[in-house]
Amino acid sequence: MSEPGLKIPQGWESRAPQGWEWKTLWDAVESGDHHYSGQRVKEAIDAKIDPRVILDDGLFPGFDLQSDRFSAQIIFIPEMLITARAMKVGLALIRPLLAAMAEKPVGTFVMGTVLGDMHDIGQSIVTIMLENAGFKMINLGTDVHPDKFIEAAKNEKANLVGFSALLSTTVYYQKVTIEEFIKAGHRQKVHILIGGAPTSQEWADECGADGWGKDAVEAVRLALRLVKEPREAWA
Ligand code: B12
Repeated sequence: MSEPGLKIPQGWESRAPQGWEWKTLWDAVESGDHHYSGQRVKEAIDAKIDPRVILDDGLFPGFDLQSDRFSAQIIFIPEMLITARAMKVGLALIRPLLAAMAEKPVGTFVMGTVLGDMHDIGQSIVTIMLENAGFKMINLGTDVHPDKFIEAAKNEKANLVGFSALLSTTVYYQKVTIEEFIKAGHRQKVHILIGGAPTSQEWADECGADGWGKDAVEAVRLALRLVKEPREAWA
């Protein structure tokens, strides 16, 4: 396999102030320099660049490059982890900005990565976008046991819950978690969304989920539609 290359976002110059450069942030995320990635994201925020542009044009390219290398087994877990850390420092800085841009709360959404799975970049991005769309987000993190999803949904009187899974071995827990909601008598109280690279609409149907989002944009579209459809009230 040939060495993956950096995918430079087309037209990024038109979305940044004159004279701006992203290369140092691409490199910082690629090399896992989380101090510098945080500094560059702060500078971008100060320069009033739209947080979604910071995400897509600034943070993604370096992450994407390392992801391709990881998939091609050119780099391994330690390198991928430090890149993920540099990415997450940036995500943490833009998250409150996007949340503040939201107009009014439209519903409560409990999000997490299923049992056995440590991947959280994708679900963090979905969380940020849903927050921006006006949802109150409760993010349970990774490796979430079905009981924890149920407890959080109940405590928060959630309208929606979302299960992320990135491994072909853990997608199974999306189905298990839905079954646990059924056993607990809460399935009709929430809309359930699933996502993650190995998932599909077919798998969502098989699991009994209410929807599948291939990316964060689709997740927002689905959540905004489903939240308007009534469910049984929480006690
Ligand atoms: C980063 C990464 C890691 C990091 C995770 C760090 C972190 N904090 O997340 C580390 C290094 C820890 C890691 C570990 C492992 N990984 Co890994 N990892 C990746 C990698 C490179 C990127 C994943 C990612 O973040 N993608 C970017 C995000 C934005 O995309 P996404 O998650 O798909 O999310 C989008 C959509 O799917 C959707 N979405 C996501 N969640 C949800 C939820 C809902 C409700 C909705 C609606 C939508 C939605 O919206 C998101 C935004 O658009 C992928 C390969 C790749 N190129 O994708 C491998 C990959 C997922 N990993 C893989 C493997 C095998 C592993 C390990 C088993 C390796 C090992 N030998 O130990 C371990 C497993 C650890 C564990 N128990 O979880 C395989 C999985 C193969 C498979 N199909 O099972 C992959 C595909 C690499 C490969 N080609 O081999 N990994």
